[in-house]
Amino acid sequence: MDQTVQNYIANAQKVLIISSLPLDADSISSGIILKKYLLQLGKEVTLVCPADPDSVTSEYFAYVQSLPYFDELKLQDTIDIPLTDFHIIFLVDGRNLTQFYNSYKPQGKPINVSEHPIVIQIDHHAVATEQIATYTIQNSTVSSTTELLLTTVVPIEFLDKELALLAYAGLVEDTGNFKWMTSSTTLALASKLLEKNIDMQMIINQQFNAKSEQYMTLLKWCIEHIEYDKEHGTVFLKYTDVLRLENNFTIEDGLLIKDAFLQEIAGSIKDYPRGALLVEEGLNHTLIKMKGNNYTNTINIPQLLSKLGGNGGGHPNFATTHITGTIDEAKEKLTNQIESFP
Ligand SMILES: [Mn+2]
Repeated sequence: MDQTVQNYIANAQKVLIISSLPLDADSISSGIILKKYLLQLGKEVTLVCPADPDSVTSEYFAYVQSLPYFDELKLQDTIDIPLTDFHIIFLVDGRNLTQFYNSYKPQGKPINVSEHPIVIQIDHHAVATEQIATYTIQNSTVSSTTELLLTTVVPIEFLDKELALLAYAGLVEDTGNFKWMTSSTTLALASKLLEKNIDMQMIINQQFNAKSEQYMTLLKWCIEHIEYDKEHGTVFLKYTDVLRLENNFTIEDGLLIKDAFLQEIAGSIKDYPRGALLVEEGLNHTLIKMKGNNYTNTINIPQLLSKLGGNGGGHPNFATTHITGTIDEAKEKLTNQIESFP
């Protein structure tokens, strides 16, 4: 357990916890578990996540809403929160400041955490290049922030059955059901959670086996539109405004296409260790979401994307960046950079 954080907690009464963007089971689980733990210690705790429900598919949002204690988390932007009202601010499951305010909206404004004397960051992403906290618990080798929290701040014994289920959801999400970033410590933790007789099949079903017909339709569309680049060991999917209009794709369809490509295609095809989704964002901007195979991909994805102007954030086999340039320029830059790796 981390004694420094325990001391900070002992001397504080009002605590703010911010769960990171993107909205996912790990950021929700780590925020809620920390909140419940601090409430039990008699603290006054506010927990927010600056996400919009429309940043994820409606199916995924219905799933996270069904997780235990979800109503303990307020979905609201952080800009209007008077930070000085709190003795401690916790930032969980995020590396950059953009993960702690609604940076998805062009009018989103960063919070000024640098004015606060005690900001504690708990995170398992790549080591941050910008300092946003006064004290950091960081470990990129653990599966999830849930695991990090339960080995440094919150004792596992504290978890009731509902919190154990929530923690399990966090582990399953960030490891793809123990397919990657899974160590003996992760499985030992999972084992302790299962001892609480949680309904783990509910989590598995919601995460992996409850796809909609529309998802399957769009997966078919993805498969028909991927470009196989054998020379660079990469499959690409371009999502342009023209294709979006031609097919009458809605925002929800766009999210489903992103999920289908990243979950079923990128990193899942023999001889193609990587997959990149390229999304046209206005005239001269492109969003890149890239995933690698944990066994065959030898290129560190955040490092690769940082050469195109990314911030180096993410996990070794998963990262996102926004770059200047058209979708075709983005693809060319990406293939050039892939060539520069040994
Ligand atoms: Mn995480």
